[in-house]
Amino acid sequence: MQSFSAFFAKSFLLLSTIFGFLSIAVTEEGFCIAPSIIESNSNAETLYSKVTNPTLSPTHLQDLPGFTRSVYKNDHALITPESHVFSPLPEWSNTLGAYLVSPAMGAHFVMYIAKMQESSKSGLPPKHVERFVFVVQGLVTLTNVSGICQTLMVDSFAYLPPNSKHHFESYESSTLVVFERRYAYLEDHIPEPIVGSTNQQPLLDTPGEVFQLRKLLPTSLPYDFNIHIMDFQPGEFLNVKEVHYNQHGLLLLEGQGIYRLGDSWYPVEAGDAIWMAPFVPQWYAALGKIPTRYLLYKDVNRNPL
Ligand code: UGY
Ligand code: MN
Repeated sequence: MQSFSAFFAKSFLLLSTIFGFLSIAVTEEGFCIAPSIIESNSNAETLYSKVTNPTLSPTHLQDLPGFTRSVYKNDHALITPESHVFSPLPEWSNTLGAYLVSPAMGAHFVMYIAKMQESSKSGLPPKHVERFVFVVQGLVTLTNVSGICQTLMVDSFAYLPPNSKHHFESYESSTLVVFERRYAYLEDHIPEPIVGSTNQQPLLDTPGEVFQLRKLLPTSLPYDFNIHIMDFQPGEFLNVKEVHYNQHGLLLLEGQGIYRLGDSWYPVEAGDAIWMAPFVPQWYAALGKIPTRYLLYKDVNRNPL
């Protein structure tokens, strides 16, 4: 007689084969029944692993108590992993959060890392606040107001317009980077919820620049910000020494290089977060042996007046 575990393994294999042929990602009942196309990333195990397993202290600095590369100035901040402070996220269950950017700095948005533990669930943002979530590690499910459920793995993202009921759940440990901002309403324009995956976003033209650019949200007027994914080969750098009215929140997902912010030049690596106030001079050069990838919040489509 076969053991229970053998029976379970065979049933699981059979179910996986059946569901492998289904291309749908969601069900009306609210159960995720099949891997969605946004899950189709084979190196999800190692992708962005430096973000959740950072080098807290380079070997030659390990004996220096109190050393951090973090910097906080009035027009920019660099927040490196050894300074992250996590505390329970209000409204969320079994989740620890570290706010890296907030209005207390002068930003009009928040950016935080949410570490969801086993059996955790998100809360809702405040009224009129929109939310963008990018999965850095693990696997989460997103359920919307109609009970439709989608699975998001590393490199997948979701945008939830203001006041849209939803929740994220995680059955294992997962790490998200979350952006929220009070939505800037525009007459006759209504943003829609969006779910996608970075590798399914087209590469866009970047006249005069060498880096590769993907935008995760539509560029149309209903959206008052966008999230850029920027890729640099080692040795590539921003051609424009940028100074602009937009604000940025940045998370370095892979690679290392030098970030210039105002008059300061910072060595940076995967796991580092940056806040850039409007008009702070900014420039980046990728160094080392592996390409750089960073994720960047940028407010767009609204009159700054
Ligand atoms: O679009 C941007 O403003 C972007 N190139 N800025 C940056 O990478 N610091
Ligand atoms: Mn910029």
